[in-house]
Amino acid sequence: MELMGALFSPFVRKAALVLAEKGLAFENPPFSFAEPSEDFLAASPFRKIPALKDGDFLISDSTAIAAYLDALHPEPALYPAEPRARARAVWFEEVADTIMVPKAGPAIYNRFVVPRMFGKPGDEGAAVAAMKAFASAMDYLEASVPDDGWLAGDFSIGDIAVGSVLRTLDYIGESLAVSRYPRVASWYGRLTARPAWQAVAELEAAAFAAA
Ligand SMILES: N[C@@H](CCC(=O)N[C@@H](CS)C(=O)NCC(=O)O)C(=O)O
Repeated sequence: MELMGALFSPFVRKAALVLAEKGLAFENPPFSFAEPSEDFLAASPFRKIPALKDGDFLISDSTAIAAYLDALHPEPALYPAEPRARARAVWFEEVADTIMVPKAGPAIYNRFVVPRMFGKPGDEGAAVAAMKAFASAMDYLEASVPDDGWLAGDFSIGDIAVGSVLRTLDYIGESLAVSRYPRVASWYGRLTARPAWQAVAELEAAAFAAA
């Protein structure tokens, strides 16, 4: 399979982590919005990353990709079968995708995208305001993470999605404040120790060094 998009994106990393947790081999060639491949344009009509190519099947959106992979390779399940656990897993996936990313978005844009891709300083005031707003998501997580184990009981897409957003914040000098969020830090430690996380982290480090 081919995963299209840069791994520092929380959505691309989320899809990569799903592939890795399921033990599926994939390629992640260098990606450029400026020079998109034919496959990317066909897979992602709104030019958003990630996109996935599996033989003659093309699909974009991290949630659609995760749902596809979970149906294609049901083990290990990333969407629990038990109804309440499943709802909780999707809830945390949604918290990551629709609450955390939009809140942190202006900080990622101004501290990473603008300097790196447009070669000029971003709006630091907008970044600071965004991270202030992001604190409400962190406070919610600190109150929600279990003492042990995972967000929805069993390990799930919720853990992957939330953890992936936190990892992207390392790129903008906003690594997890362990003293302020000790419970989140402990859960994040369990997450980042997983072999699948480590494998994706290695790929990501190599891709970032080469970019
Ligand atoms: N809901 C989508 C969001 C994808 C998304 O917004 N990706 C960003 C990168 S983090 C993107 O492609 N931005 C480019 C653009 O909006 O033009 C998903 O889960 O994959």
